[in-house]
Amino acid sequence: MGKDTLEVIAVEATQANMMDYEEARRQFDWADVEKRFSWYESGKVNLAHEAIDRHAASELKDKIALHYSDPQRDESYTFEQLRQQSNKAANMLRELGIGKGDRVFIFMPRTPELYFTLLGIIKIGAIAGPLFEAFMETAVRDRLLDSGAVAIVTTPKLVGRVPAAELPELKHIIVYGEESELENGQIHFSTAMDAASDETEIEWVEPEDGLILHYTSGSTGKPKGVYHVHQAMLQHEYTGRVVLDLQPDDIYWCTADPGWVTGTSYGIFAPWLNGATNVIRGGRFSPQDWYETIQRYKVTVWYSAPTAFRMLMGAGDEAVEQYDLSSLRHVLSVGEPLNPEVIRWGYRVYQQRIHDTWWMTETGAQLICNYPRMDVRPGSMGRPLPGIEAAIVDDQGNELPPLRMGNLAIKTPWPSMMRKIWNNPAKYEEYVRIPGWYISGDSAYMDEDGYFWFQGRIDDVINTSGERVGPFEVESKLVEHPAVAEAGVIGKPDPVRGEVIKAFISLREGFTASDELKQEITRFVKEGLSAHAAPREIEFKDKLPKTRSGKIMRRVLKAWELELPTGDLSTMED
Ligand code: 6R9
Repeated sequence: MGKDTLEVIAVEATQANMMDYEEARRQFDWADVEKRFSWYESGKVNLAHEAIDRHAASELKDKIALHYSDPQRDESYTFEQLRQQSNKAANMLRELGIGKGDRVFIFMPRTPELYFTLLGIIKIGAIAGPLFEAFMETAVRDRLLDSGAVAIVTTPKLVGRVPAAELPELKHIIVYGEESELENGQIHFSTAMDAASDETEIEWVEPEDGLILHYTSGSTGKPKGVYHVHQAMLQHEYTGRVVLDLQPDDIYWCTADPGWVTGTSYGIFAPWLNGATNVIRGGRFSPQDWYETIQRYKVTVWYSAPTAFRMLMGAGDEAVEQYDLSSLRHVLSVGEPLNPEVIRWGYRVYQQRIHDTWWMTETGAQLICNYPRMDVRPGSMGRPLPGIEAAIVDDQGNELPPLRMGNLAIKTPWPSMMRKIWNNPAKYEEYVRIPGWYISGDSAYMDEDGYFWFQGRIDDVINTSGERVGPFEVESKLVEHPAVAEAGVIGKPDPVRGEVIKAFISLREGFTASDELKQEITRFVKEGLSAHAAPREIEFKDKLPKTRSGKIMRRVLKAWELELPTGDLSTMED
């Protein structure tokens, strides 16, 4: 550990952080969190009811729940208006015969309609499958096919990437856009919403019934459908309160898209379960646009990602000085390691400590955090929340002492833990192979004060701009290109994006390496899979390093790239 890792930015003693961390852990009980929900008394469970309808029936009825804007639109909705719009969406889906347990996908950019639809899906007890708008046909098909989705809500621009003919279970395509842009058999979103009543009967579910399916990447195989249940709301509410520190007057902005878990757990569930005003900004990222958003809405709590902070840092102090960001009182980060340098910069220019938080799609909510009751240690992910036990274990599950690196593991269960991987029990078992522990796939160590320090992924999963990309999915796409014989894909360290995707490719007979071919292959992945999965760099090789059983040795590729020793090559073919 260098000097950086020991530096502490002490927290001021405010009312909220007076309670000692250890004392908070001792007193904590999930049963107390449960009592904060109306279902504790009524026995009627539905996350959308707790997030929206409960507030619409309270003094928060006319409070702004959603400030939405993009370069074309500027709208605000109260809790009561969100209740009505999500009821309409629920009725629209019911009208089509969709009901409890059905998978309904959402494939559209951030607009208010995305949020109405997602809440509507949850209100009827169906399972929401949000897809990032950058996904191309192969990515969309794999996810809809695996989940057996019966319906998708999308836009005229994106509907072309939904290969309906290859999806036997997909019955309904609902399109949000101009009616004239629709094709035969498609349902016009706005017409159906207009016709639907704004009152509905909520489908009461069991706490263990399905809520949402987030597809995420592993190192092998197709993307995995991570399945979450309504019970997760306990942890969304709790972490919204103690980690986001949401207070009645806060204006909260989470910059993540709901295609990723941060955009649902913390872009939808946590803020609304806490009755907070939520800002959603559509359109593209630019430092000016983001600062303008903070200034305009007087954002107080801001949750973003290291890549974004690094890009903002790259835009310089001058960009900050042009705006009034004095409303900010709490800033948080997730998705990748948060560099101490970024924290120091943020402290200087925003006068805010950026609080790192650690969790995963599979964990459903935050687990290890720097939160307002604690001192921030720049470079550390923080400490486990009350109610959460974390440890570093070896491959046999033995707990390791402080400062030893190993598997970052969490004691099972916790309320927002995934309940299964859709269609793939074997994959799920890999996470819980050590009895009593969830094995995260991250390596880390713990310091003597119980702070956890991220070291890396144990598998080959790439984290580019905070988004998980499975090398296998990219390699599979690459080898579909007629020129590509074999491909190996790695994450290459990058100062802004954390990692960028680099592909090593051997060409088929008759093809010659050229810059044009590189561009052509990149375009092929961009158009077939998604822009964020396309390699930023391609290197042609005559042969790729492989094991005797034919597996491409990504670790050797990585060692080549970083000019490091290649390590044990005993399993490599001649
Ligand atoms: C919420 C989310 C999960 C993976 C995780 C880890 C990395 C997330 C981090 C972090 C270092 C942090 N990660 N938070 N690494 N410090 N604070 O990001 O979910 O997209 O599933 O990614 O991201 O490697 O295992 P997801």
